[in-house]
Amino acid sequence: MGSLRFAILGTGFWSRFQLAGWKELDGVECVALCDRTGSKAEKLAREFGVPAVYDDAEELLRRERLDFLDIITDAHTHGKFVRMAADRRLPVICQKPLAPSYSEAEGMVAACREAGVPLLVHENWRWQPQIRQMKRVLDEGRIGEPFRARIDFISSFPVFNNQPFLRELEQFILTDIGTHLLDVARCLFGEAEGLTCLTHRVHRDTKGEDVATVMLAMEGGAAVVCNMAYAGNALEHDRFPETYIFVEAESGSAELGPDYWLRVTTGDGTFARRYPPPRYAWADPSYEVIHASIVPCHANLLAALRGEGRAETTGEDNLLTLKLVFAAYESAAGRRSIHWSRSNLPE
Ligand code: 89Y
Repeated sequence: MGSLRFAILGTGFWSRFQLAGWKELDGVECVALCDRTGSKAEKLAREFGVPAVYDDAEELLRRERLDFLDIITDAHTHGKFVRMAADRRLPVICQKPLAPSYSEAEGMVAACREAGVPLLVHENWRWQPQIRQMKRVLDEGRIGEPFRARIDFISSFPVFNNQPFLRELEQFILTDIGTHLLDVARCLFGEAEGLTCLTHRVHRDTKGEDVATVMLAMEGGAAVVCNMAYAGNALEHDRFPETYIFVEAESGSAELGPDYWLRVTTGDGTFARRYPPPRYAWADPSYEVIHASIVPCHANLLAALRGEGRAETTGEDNLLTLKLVFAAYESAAGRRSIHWSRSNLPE
């Protein structure tokens, strides 16, 4: 199989990092960029040597010979573009959050399933090296069966400077960061059978919630609490965009703390080691660990598209993460816990 040819729709803040991430891999080639503001696409194309530029996705899809499409636009346009790809039997990768509602995401997954094309989700958080190492510790049973965990992303980073549209979202932190943390919770601890959520808003100039607390009841009986905040308050260990994790298990504990330190404690004592991300010249130092995680995320999705492996974050799989995100909003709005079984997931 030769190099896979793809096009990117959307050339906003994240696209330059995703494009740079693709360039780290062999066997894949970006042949076109598209943005409704054509000049933005042209600028990025010049910088990265991409041969074709469009301001109309239909025209791009008519003219270019592609093996897949990478959608990096705002969430409310994902459905339209995913369906365009499905209509042309074109495999597609879509940014998180997959859609602004669960039913829209479900429709997109169904459209691709019916067309027989893969729909993969660019969900990179679980590919951070220190989180992968935490997963290894848990999967190897080094601390026994977890019964409680905390996953924290609590930051005062001025996130609206680079992504001003986040201020306008009626549903903010659970869709922006909750998608990541709840996906990490599933990746580390399996599926949930219920949850309770409380939300809060500290910023007066954002539409959506900037603080959320989600307690997941996992199928195995463990409790996993995901704390997320962009409240803008002063914090001692504020190291955007690091995620801190603490796991209590039957024969030990594990803690992912500041500066990528993972500490594993058993009856033999504490074993500590740092798992920093690889450095890439193209990464924005303020976002280093997330930008670095784009590369293994892409490698996993590319292997699946080339028929050489299994993608972790398929559309089908991501529906299970989105169930949690939207059940969390429902729980917070109704001030109640929500429980389900596999055959009776919440709507
Ligand atoms: O949009 C978000 C993401 O996916 O990673 C961090 C971010 O840029 C701001 O919360």
